[in-house]
Amino acid sequence: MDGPTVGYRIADMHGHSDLARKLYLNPEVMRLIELIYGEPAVAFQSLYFTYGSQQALHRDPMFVPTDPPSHLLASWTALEDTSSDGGPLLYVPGSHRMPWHETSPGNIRLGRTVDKDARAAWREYRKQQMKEMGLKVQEFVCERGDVFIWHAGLLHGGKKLVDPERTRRSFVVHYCTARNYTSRSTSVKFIERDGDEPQYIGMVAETSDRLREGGYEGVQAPLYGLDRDRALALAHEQRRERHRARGVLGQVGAALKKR
Ligand SMILES: O=C(O)CCC(=O)C(=O)O
Repeated sequence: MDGPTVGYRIADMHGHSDLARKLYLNPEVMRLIELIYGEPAVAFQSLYFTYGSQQALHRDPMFVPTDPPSHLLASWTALEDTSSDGGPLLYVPGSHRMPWHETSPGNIRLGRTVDKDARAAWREYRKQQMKEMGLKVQEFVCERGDVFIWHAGLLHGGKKLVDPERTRRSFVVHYCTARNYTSRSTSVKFIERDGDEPQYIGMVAETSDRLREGGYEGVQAPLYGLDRDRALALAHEQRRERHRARGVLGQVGAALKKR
């Protein structure tokens, strides 16, 4: 990769590194998470950042699904000292009290499929709410080893980097109440070249396997144990399966039309 890319992170490193697994199930942090919930918790996703994310202010359930959304907690651990010009974590105290914003009826997600009008509506809502509630953005400037724990509703993001080469290593873990989280899936997209035309082929991996450490539990990385060749073979298998399913649905549709 040539230099840092906005939003660049490595997902689920806990499935591929012992150190990351230890951070994922850090007993001191897990103890606090369970104290906050007042019941057993499960870690289900980790994100490693080499550079500040520079991500716009958001609430995690807009991108990370849990059911219910309010049962999501996150921890953010500094892996090096941070500074105001090194793209620190930003947060908005009190923003967890903002009502949820629906991007469509009953839906608070702002994933890739949401159009630009819905994104603009969210930005406008965020601005209005912050104004009405008198909320101010703050920087979390801290030392290596410091941990920030946030509630599902807390607005947070990453400040713009002044020096794009400057690292700001950090490790984020998402948690849910154990009784409300059973399995996790993730999708991967491969690019295959067919002449000059890139062909995209997607693969979804799901797991309910658990990792255990010091009496605490976390969901295994969905891609654990899959090397590139196996994952690509699965992507092709899933594509064939989608084609078969479309064919069957097409036949059923045609038969229904004839009736
Ligand atoms: O570390 C950052 O800059 C922001 C991280 C973040 O927004 C997240 O993990 O949801």
